[in-house]
Amino acid sequence: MKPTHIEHVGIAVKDLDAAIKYYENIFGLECYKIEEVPDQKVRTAFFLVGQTKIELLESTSDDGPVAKFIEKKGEGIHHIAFAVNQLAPTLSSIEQKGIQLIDKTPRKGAENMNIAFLHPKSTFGVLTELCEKS
Ligand code: CMX
Repeated sequence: MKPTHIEHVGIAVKDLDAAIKYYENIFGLECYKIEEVPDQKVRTAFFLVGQTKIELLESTSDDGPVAKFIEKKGEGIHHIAFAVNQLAPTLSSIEQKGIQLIDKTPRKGAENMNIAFLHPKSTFGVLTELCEKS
């Protein structure tokens, strides 16, 4: 199941408001939404660049995945997200090929998308998300 496009690039930041200003002031992009995803312990901000989004991620908790990432690696690119048409069968097929899944079944993410993550240890160090429009 080929991805249709890069849905978004997730960027971990310490200060969401400062990072939003950077994308607005330097690139003239418009932050069209700020959304908290309690399940992921993040506050997110979205910008559209062509068909692809930039998703800024600020942790809402010291023990969240983004806080842990920043503590270990610092701010920066956190994950890449591919859009797929049929997420559940895509996940099964990927798992059968020996790739470690973080989410064996789709769950709800930001923007009401169905999402699932693949483990970076299986994907050459890149935390990879698959997203499907619900
Ligand atoms: N990219 C690459 N490697 C990463 C990573 C990332 N984003 N996050 C963690 N890792 C690496 C760590 O560096 C560590 O590597 P080493 O063992 O070599 O030190 C390893 O993965 C384990 O990391 P950890 O800090 O011990 O954290 P956990 O094992 O508890 O969790 C992970 C790691 C990837 C399973 C977890 O962060 C996760 O489930 N992520 C998916 C959910 C998520 O990130 N949500 C936030 C975004 C939500 C959104 O887009 O809405």
